Amino acid sequence: MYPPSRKDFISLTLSDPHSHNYNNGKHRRQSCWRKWKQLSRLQRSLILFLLALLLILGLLSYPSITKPWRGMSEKEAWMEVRLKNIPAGVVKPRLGAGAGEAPAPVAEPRGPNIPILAKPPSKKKHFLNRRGPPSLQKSGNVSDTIVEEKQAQEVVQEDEGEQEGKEKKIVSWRGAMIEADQATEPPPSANEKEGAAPPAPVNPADTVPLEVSTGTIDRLEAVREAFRHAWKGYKDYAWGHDELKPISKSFGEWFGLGLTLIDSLDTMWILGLKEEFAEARNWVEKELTFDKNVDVNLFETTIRVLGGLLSTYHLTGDDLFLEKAKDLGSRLMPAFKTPSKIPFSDVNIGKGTAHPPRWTSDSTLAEVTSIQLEFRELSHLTQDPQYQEVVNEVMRLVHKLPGKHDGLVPMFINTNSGQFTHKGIFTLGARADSYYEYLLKQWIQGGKTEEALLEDYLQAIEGVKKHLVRETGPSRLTFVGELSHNRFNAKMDHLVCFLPGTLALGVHNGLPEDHMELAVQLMETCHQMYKQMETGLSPEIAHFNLQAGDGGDVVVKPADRHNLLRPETVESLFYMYRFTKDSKYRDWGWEILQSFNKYTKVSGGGYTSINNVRDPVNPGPRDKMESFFLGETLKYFYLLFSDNSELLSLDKYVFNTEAHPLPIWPSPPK
Ligand code: DMJ
Repeated sequence: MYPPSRKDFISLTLSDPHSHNYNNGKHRRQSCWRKWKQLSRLQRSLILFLLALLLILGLLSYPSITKPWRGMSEKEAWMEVRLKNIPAGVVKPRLGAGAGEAPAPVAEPRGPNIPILAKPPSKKKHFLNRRGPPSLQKSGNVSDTIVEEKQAQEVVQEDEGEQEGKEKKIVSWRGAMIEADQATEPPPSANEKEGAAPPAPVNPADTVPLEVSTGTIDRLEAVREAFRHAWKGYKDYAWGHDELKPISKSFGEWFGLGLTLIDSLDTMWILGLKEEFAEARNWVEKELTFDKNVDVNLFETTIRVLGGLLSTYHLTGDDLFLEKAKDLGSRLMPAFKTPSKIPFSDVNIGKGTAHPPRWTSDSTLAEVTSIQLEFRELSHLTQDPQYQEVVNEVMRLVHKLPGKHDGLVPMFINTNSGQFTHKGIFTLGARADSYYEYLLKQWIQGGKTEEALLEDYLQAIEGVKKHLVRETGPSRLTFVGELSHNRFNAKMDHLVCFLPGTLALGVHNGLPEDHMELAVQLMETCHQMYKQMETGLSPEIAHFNLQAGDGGDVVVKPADRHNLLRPETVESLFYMYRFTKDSKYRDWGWEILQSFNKYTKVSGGGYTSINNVRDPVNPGPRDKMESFFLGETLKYFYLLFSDNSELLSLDKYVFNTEAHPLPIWPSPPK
């Protein structure tokens, strides 16, 4: 028999499986802990990281484990992106977003029709974007909060829908929603919701047949599709109001005149969108009234509303539009009752009163000299000379006014003295642009008989060449800069891109050939203003590099990086193609349309202006679709891609500065 020993006891104890496990495990844990403590901090971190990684990989390999987690994430963070519904690479969640912050999307090449993702704007932004008198500064019938709540509800509803096997919408970052174009049934229109009568039949003869030519048909159809998408947003969320706010799915008022609807009438007619046109006509007939106590801007109302009504009258022959145009024209007349006969900027069309802006008695030069085509046409149609008399008088006054610089005009004119003010600044951009455009176009409208207009136009183009045209250092791009008290500023507004088209139109009407050379060069520059941006869309203002070397030609300042869906470059591409038949102009236009679709198209309908053309990941939607996107930009795209040169022949029609075609008057017999 062996005396018990410590060792034996231990051996015995070891024979008990439970004791063995416990004691040995404890021993091992203690020694593991010692070893762990002996490791360096780096070694410990590495081991922990590897363990965490293994755990995550293990979890992810079990769909039954990840599914409920994914569902919860969709509801709580609104960040799930269903990649299977999006062409490869449209949106990916970005790794490494901060706590509590939904990941921002990472953009990769997208298909042409994929709507952008967007963050609903804040209330403050809405307010800042509003224009017009406070009484009209409504921003839709739903507050931002309600909009956001609605979006949240839609997300939740969609999530429930998915559980029932119905995949409709794609929920994206920060609560915004995107959806596959083909995925949803359109919601009922405003008319349908209110149980309105079906659209009235279109009265007049169908003068613009649908285009069926080969080759360009896809592009034409793409423009129609873009229009339908823009119109859908307007119809669903802004019907009868001035502008669509496509992100918040609401509307903004400027004058309260249905601006977008009226600006779009002739575009719909030209694109052959008969149903849409008929619905809009119905609204004009039943709802549009100018008998309202509202201050409107004379220029904007003339070019968009009066111009839109007159051109629609000409295209359709429907008297409704002429009657409305007459009513509006007579209500705008008080603007001309000033000491100088230079009109005030604002008119109250209900009260019959007019006034300048609150801070000055000046009017903007382009505004008082770019209403002539419309007022002259109104006189022509009504045989009432009062309209053309007041606007012709403005042109006579400006024609003989001292203070021009080789035909270039200052940006302001005083309504009391009739003199130029703020002299010394000369630009082809904002506040002066359409003065030059309307010199030529009035001359064309009037059958090329009014010599003073031609004289002023030719002199101005010489002034432009002498003082404002320069070339960039790196690639010798020709651009039109500005003159500020004899100092040249290499800055060009996108607005100036109307100029190549206007120059080409002049040459088509017999003006000097060298205007066409300048037009070709400027057209290239306007194209580069799009092409050199990461989104393929032009900034509002470009600065040009005059230094030779390897630097870029186009410089964009942070405050100028926005794009408002403006038409000028597309407008000029249309003229250049019509007159040269060089297909590169169509290709450039096609690239621009694709960029609009890629970065400004909004789910549910509409296109939005954006904040930053240099950031394709987050172009920063501004939540506004300007009426000129439908009135001008899409119309010029359509005309650019159309093979039918007789569609609004430039020998029969002259386009106002808002792209509304008005007839060229027959020349008087010589
Ligand atoms: C339009 O209202 C007109 O084209 C106007 O002449 C300039 N601004 C916008 C478009 O950019």
